[in-house]
Amino acid sequence: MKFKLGVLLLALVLACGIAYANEEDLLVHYTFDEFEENVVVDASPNEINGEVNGELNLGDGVIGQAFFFDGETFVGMPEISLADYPNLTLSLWVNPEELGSWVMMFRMWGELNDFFFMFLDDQVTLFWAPAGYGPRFAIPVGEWSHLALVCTDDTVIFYLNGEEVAAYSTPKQIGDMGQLESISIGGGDHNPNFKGAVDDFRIYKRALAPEEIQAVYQEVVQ
Ligand SMILES: [Ca+2]
Repeated sequence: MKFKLGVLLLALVLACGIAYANEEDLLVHYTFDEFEENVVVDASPNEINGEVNGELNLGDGVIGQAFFFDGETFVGMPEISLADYPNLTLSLWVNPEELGSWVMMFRMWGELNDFFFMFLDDQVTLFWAPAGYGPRFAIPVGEWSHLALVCTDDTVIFYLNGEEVAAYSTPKQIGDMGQLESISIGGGDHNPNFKGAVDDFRIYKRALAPEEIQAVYQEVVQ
């Protein structure tokens, strides 16, 4: 069923002439369906594999299996350079067991500034030091939600379940972060770690259009 609608959407998008995000647009894709011991295998062509720091716990995901974070575990990523990708898109499915404050879902610790996609006062937000906090919005506990975050030259747009829910202007660009010293999913040093499940984590090399975010969401829900 989901594949049928996905094909229909793809056909519609192609018929309308919209450039549809494909594998070449992906920088990283963790399906959490393939591991080599404690290595999370990147399903994109770029072989940016992750490393499990802590317990490897798997369970049912939105597609295949998901990674279950126990509040102490995180997935570390190699220190990649984003200098060539000033605009990018983050997409993931989350099913939180708990929310909280300063709980990291995705963190990039840069040479020049930091990018924390996290929970603050039980709501989702982005703290992009030193530019400050983005808007906040709520997601449910114990249910899957699709989150996407699109960074353009001067704006960050948040999507929840395929729909835009918030946006804010920022003077910062991804390319301003300098060399990334630490990238992680689910936590890292110095901050509380996420407790709950994450599935289908993707970073795209460019800012996806609203129709493309909706199509990524529809890959799962139909
Ligand atoms: Ca999966």
